[in-house]
Amino acid sequence: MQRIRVIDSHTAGEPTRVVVNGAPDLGGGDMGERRARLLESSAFRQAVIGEPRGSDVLVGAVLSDGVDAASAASVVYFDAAGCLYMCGHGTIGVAVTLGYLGRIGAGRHQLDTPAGPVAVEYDGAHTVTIHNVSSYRPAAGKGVSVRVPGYGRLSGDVAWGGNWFFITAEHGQELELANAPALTNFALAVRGALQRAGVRGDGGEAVDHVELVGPARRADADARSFVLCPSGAYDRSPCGTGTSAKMACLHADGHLQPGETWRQESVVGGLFEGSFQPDPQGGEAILPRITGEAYLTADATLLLDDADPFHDGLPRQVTAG
Ligand code: PYC
Repeated sequence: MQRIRVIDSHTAGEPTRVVVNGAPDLGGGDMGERRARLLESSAFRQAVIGEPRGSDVLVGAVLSDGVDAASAASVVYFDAAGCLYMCGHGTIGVAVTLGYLGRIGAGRHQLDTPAGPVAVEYDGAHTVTIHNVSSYRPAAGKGVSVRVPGYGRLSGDVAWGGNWFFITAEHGQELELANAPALTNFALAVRGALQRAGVRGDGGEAVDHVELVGPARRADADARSFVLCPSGAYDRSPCGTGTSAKMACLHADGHLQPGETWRQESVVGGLFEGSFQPDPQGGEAILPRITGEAYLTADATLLLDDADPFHDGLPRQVTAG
């Protein structure tokens, strides 16, 4: 019997599963090498995140020692489709989990991620502010037009917030929870069209997140979003990397200034509060800050029984487009 200890939390409704013991050794290399090691461990990822122990909605996190001596830990995020570069809601969940484990206290800490180091300000309870990686819209990312079979032509922006996003307000969809299946199908179709059209992020990276934005429902929010994740599930949270990418676009278009607050609401009604400073490296890139809350939901041991015909969980069942 293989045992894997996990701590589950949710950040504005979006779950994070932090693997505390029983993960593959990711080695002592840089974060790209550690991510590559976790990508090779597909049976482990599927067993921890896939059904019947998990679902496409879950984001996992494997901790290891910091690459930088100043870091509290390094973290590689994964979902049913593979490994993410960064995860905003997941980082909020990791900080609260590290607090629960007594590995960090209230204050500012650094975490290494494959997208780069991020700082977290943790209040010692539930609230975390992430200082995310530099986020930007490449020159070729503005007003990318794509024809989506069954829906017609639309345009949006390709931007980086720690993952690659296609962000569009031209969707004609109601961003309501009751509409989640239709929104998912639409976003999958958009992602498929982007892939077929060869739309990619810098370095040829796949644009694997689709962010639909629209008017806020909450009085304290500036906008509402629906974000399709690589797994094919939608983010229950407002998506930390997606909020960062959106702020980068707003700034590039002159609609959001350094220090101004941007509150992004999710399709389930949770809220992240964002702001940014210009990236001193130059251009229109920004250094985002995202604040949200996470709550623990389980401290559990996953059991992988050698006799179980579905020892490694079920293969992924998604996704058309
Ligand atoms: O919060 O950045 C985020 C995120 C990415 C995928 C799911 N959540």
